[in-house]
Amino acid sequence: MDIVVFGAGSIGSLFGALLARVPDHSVTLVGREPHVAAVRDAGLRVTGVDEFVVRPAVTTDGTDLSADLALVTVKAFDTETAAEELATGAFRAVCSLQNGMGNEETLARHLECPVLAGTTSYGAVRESPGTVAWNGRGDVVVGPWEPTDATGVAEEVGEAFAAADLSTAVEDAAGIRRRLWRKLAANAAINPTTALARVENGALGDPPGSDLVEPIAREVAATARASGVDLDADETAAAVTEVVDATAANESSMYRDVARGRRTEIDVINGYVVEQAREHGIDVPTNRTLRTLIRTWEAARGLREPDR
Ligand code: KPL
Repeated sequence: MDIVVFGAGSIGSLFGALLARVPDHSVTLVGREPHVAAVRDAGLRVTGVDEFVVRPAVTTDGTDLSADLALVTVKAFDTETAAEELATGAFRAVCSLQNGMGNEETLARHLECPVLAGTTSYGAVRESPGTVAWNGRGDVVVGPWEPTDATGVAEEVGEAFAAADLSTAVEDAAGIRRRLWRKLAANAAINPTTALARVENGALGDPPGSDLVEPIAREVAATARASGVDLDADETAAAVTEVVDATAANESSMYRDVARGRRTEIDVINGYVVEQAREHGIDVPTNRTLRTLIRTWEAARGLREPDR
């Protein structure tokens, strides 16, 4: 399969490298300097779970590309720009493999091809230009974003991932939405808490960190149900705890963003929960508080406009 991986951060670089190992796949990685130059010069090095170097095609220019699949792995606040660039090319399908919610709608607004949603628990950190540390095996789930859209394409993408030895499942539209909301609950509990407290994900496994899991899961599950996605609060809390345990030693992406003084994905995580809940008249005080704290930090660092 011809695959454009749009976004060469941690997950994009890991998936790009794993997919590029398959002789039948041709991978183009779209990223930024100095990572792109390092990959062009010496290849993309993976360390950790497995150690290898691959040489995918690599570019900083995301326009006029064509492939079977565009796998979108940029930060959520860059999705609009990515979608505009992808719209200048030609793809059979586009798949979001990003944190938070709302990315698929953004892609669908700009692109005519079927949109797939994906979620993954593979762990990676881009350590230095040209190198990504593969921290943990996990799984990846894909499915069509709309019920009418492209179940066949989702199956093909699932097969392409499985060929790269990625532990893959394919869901229908209802199934992938449930998965995305469960992952949203994990991100809503883990990401801002670890970023504010400067702790690894495992800190939410025991009190006092674990005290946040139940209220976050309850608020996210209530909001999901109001949005037409059948999610039970206890099952959601168990799913969050599973992610905490599986990634206990990891720094969350938001912790890394805050530690490096970068803008976070708070708006598409807790911010999304708050906005959806508001539309349905649900109170989500824990999500609102975490959102406000992270936004306060972003505004004070000049990373966002203060709210008017
Ligand atoms: O997706 C993640 C992130 O850090 O953004 C989790 C699941 C919390 C793993 O660290």
